[in-house]
Amino acid sequence: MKPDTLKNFVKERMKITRKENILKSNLRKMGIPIIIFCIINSLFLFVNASSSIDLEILPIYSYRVINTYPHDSNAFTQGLVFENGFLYEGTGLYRSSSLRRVELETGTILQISPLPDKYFGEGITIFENKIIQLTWKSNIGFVYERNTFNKLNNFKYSFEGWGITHDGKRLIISDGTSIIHFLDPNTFKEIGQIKVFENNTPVNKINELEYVKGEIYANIWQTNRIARIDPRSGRIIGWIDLTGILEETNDAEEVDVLNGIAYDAVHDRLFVTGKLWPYIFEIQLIKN
Ligand SMILES: [Ca+2]
Repeated sequence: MKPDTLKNFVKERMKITRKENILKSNLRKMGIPIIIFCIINSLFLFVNASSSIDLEILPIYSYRVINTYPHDSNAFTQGLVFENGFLYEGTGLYRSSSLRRVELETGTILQISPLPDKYFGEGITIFENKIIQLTWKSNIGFVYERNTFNKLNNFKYSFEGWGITHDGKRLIISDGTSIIHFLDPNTFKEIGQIKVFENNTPVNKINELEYVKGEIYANIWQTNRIARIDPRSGRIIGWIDLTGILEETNDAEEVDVLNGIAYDAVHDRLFVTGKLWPYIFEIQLIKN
């Protein structure tokens, strides 16, 4: 190598080394801030991802009243079913509990079977021409022949009885917590259960139930809301807000809470009422 060439080579090499040193120095200075930036950025992404799960916004349905029918304002409604052209109703309170067949249009009680005074009647459902009625704290359910109301038998369960419906294969029962029990309709043995939750938070006070087109509709005790529940997971997939439905009638009577959902699968009609309410409403859901 010629001296000039060697000189240039050394010069260039020194330039490169100087640039490398400046770069290394800058990286050392920026190292800590970069690490902090990366951590904050990761945390932000994590929190953001978590929030999108926690804060899943569920659809809230409002309603349109299609028809208003009279309802016995002495009926402390605990169970409501529509089948074969009639409403069937289970009422509660000690010394006032009953099972009823009611004419929808007039509210006329066509048949009534009182429960013994010691039982507080709860939800009802009709499975293969048999009416099943729960009791609140007595751990006993009654089975009646649908047309005659003759008692066929009874069965025991280990939790409080609140609401009941069925999906054609299983009885579906709420107990006032967030748990829904599935029972074999013939043996009354428990064959499964789900926990009802909204965005990973359990939802308690699941009350009157109705199986509607593959979903469980559930009154939440002491609220104006009905939860639409996925029967496979227990996840709430939407809410129905019925706030104001009774007030629309301008009826100032003292009443108890919203409770009672019945579905007419033949004509796709949905009915709701409440404890001691003077009306039953046929409603159509409106997605907001
Ligand atoms: Ca019902």
